[in-house]
Amino acid sequence: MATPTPTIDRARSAERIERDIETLAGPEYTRSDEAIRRYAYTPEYRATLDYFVRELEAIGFEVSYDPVGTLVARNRPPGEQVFGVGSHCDSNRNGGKYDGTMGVVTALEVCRLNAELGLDLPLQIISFLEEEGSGFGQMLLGSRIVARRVTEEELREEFRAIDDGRSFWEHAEEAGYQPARWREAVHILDDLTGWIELHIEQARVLQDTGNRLGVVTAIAGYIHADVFLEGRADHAGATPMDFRLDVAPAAARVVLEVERLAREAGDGTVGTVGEIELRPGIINVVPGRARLSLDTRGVVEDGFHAVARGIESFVQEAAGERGLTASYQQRQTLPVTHMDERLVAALEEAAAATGEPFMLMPSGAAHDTMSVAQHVPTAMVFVPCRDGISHAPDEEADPADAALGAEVILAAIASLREG
Ligand code: HGY
Ligand code: MN
Ligand code: MN
Repeated sequence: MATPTPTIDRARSAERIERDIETLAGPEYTRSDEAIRRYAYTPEYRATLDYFVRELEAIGFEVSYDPVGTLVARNRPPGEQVFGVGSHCDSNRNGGKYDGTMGVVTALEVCRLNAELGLDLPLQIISFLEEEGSGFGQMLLGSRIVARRVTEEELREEFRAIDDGRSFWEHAEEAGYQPARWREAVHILDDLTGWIELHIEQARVLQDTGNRLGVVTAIAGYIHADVFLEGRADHAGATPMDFRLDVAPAAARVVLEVERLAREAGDGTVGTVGEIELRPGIINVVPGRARLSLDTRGVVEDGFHAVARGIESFVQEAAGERGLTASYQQRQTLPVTHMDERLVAALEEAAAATGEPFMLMPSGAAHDTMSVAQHVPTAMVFVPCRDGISHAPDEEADPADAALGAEVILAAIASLREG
């Protein structure tokens, strides 16, 4: 039986979503005036959370935090079953207005509509800490803490702030949280009967196919790692070419090999070197040290694992040929994550009932839903973003699509509740 889609005033929801998005693009919510830049334990991130706290308390939600600062708010007492909605409101350092924030704002709109329409669905909204890794270089950090996919050693020692090198632990304590209780974070998922995250697509498939919504079937797995090359810093003018231990040419070969291996792996496997550091990084000094980041992903495990394995061995060859030394250190990895079939079907049915064009699709980008999926049936809804631009200040998305997403999510939750 088709679920009676709660008919919402989409124009009004789009207006509210746009108001929230534009407000959160204001100067008090970003550390940069060239991009949206907000991350854990900064005043701009705190101001963003406070915005959501005000909006949620205004509709009677009880707000709390997990031990390190992931925001949780619910319309039922602890212990009662609820359905989870949300995303993240931190941003990439070169972020746009919509990545993550559009998902939390739309989840807020679902909560508002639920109250206004008197549906009385039991809901919990979550805004995960540090999804982008802009504070400590660790993507999905908040939701990986919830899923216990980190170690205490990493939190105490290894995960260090990009800005000042101090540990995650120190920053969390200084912000008034209790990182020593990090293992309890998983309990924010205890009462969840399911979880749906709305996110911008961050590619251009929906736009190019004329679809307004995507229902995600699987999220690409990924490996993040660093390659270190050691040679010798020398005078760039006085040192003959045959006497150099210059790391830059070897680094260049690693970048080209990442591209080659990703293309060779096929099946949509991707590989990116997004960070290259040369030390000392001075025009007239032959660089003696290099660090390159590796981001490789895919919906076929063997594909991106082959890229990582290939690079781990290639760096030894590229360094050895030139008398350099090399090391490869994995930062983190998450497997390909398949969405829950029952939730996907409920979203499909609700989307079809709107008569608007939608499609099933994989996600190449990583999302907090990957961490939640270990514990709770999960699904995702995508909305288009203009020309697929994301992790860039000119990211654009349409609040009207998010309003449609809110209607579909609300209907899906209502139908899932009926069983
Ligand atoms: O990089 C990602 O997949 C996510 O946008 N942080
Ligand atoms: Mn995101
Ligand atoms: Mn992102």
